[in-house]
Amino acid sequence: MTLRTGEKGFTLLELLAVMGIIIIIAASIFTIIPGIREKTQKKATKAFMERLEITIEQYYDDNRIYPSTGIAALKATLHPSNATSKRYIEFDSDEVDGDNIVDEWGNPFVYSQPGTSTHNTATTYDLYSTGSDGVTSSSGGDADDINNWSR
Ligand SMILES: [Ca+2]
Repeated sequence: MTLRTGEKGFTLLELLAVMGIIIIIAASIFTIIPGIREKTQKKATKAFMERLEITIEQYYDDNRIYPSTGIAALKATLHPSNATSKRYIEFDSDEVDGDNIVDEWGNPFVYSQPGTSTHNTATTYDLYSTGSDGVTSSSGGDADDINNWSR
């Protein structure tokens, strides 16, 4: 019985091939994961905005006016620090930062009341997140911005 050499273990070429495959898989994971993460953050920001909009409408139903302009005013109106005033919403700690209501990227939402007439009718409001880049170049109309008038 003869034992041929090179049958045991892996050849250098096989090892290199395996390493190459591992590198390709790892590289694709590292490029895909940030995309998935951004999608999740977008979804969560949209869901949070929908919650805010429902809350704003509840406030409107009670008071027949919308909360005054500015995100800090909106937060103070929907969640007054005075415990005897009606609270329309309870925030998680990651949904607020100081006086601001923030999106999934930690940036304040923008709230304007009345809304810009080109976006909403003058009696309602504009609410938007500046998106993953944290800035807007066209008042909530950036490609990555999430707003309440073009969904
Ligand atoms: Ca943006």
